[in-house]
Amino acid sequence: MWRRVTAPQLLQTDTTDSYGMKPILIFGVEAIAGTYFSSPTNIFAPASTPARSIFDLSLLVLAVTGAIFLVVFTLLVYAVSKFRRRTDDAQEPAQVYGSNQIELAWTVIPILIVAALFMATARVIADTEKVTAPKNSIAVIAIGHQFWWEFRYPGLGVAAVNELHVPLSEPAYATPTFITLLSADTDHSFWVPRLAGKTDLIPNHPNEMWIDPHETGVFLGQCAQFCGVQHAKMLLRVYVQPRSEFDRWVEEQKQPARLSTDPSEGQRIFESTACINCHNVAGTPANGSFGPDLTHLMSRDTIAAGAAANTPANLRLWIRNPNAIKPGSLMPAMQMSDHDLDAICAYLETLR
Ligand code: HEC
Ligand SMILES: [Cu+2]
Repeated sequence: MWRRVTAPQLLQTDTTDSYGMKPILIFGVEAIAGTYFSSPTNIFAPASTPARSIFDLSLLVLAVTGAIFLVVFTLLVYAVSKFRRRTDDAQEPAQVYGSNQIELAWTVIPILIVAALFMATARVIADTEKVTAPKNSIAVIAIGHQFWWEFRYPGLGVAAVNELHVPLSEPAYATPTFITLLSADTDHSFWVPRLAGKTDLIPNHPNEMWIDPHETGVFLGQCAQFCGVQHAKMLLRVYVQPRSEFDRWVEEQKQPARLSTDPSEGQRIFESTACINCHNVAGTPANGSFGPDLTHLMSRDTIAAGAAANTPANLRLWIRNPNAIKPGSLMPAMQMSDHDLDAICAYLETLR
């Protein structure tokens, strides 16, 4: 239905066609963007279909508004220089009162332009939203917490924290990831600019989105909705892996924590402290769910939703005083002695 209304050639935004026939301008912009702004959150370097659709649409909007700017600015400069005040100006210039043609033109043309941009936008929204999950897609439930992310894979029986792992989706054999967005507390927003637009995580209102990354690598993002003091450090990391690597990761996450039969001192301290009311370590008495699951803590590159690299020093600092890394974090400083802290850290470092 949308297809019929967008007649002008200019509005060729169909995201599937645009791979084949792309105006020179777009190639140029993409090349420049790719070379000069290779930031991991670059909105001009889409690596997944929804992000690509938004990118193509934004180029169309930029082209149309850029053309309007050029026309208006040129006319303005012309009028300002041609009709500037001259010292030898004795009489008034000719006075023109009202012109139906001009009034009509500058009412109707902008309406047409806005209508066309509206149609193009509506088409991208419809094309992105109407997609239903194919059989070989990966289902993920993303739950926003103040200020970290929980990812559950109901079909695979695993879960992840802050670092979402998804398989590469090859054009020949698409394996997109469909994400259901939920929230445990307040509004959050899932935004990984190179993969898709923003979608909010709203309590009691499940939202859906999908990505089909065409490139492997780590894609960065961030909670894009102000959800509390540490919203700015609620970062997102999406690991796009070749299928075999992704499957290996799933197998590793399925394993329970590798624990020795004789619990270490650190494990005993951990299990006799309030830590276990908030954290889960599969196969141990620790089964809290207020904070991130720590069963495979060491398999993550970062801690505290990307706020710090997962190094022994940062881990120790985090447990001694979470506010030193993330002021306003909802994990309390537990006031532990240096001895207990070292023991707990040694234990946590065995959770692979
Ligand atoms: C009141 C609940 C609570 C208690 C008690 C608590 N934590 Fe946490 N913990 C959290 C929350 C919430 C986070 C996530 C903070 C964030 O990223 O904003 C967290 C994060 C962590 C992380 C980082 C995990 C990751 O992958 O990002 C570690 C490690 C951790 N806690 C260890 C501990 C240890 C050890 C103790 C006991 C000494 C403890 N926690 C006690 C709530 C708690
Ligand atoms: Cu948030």
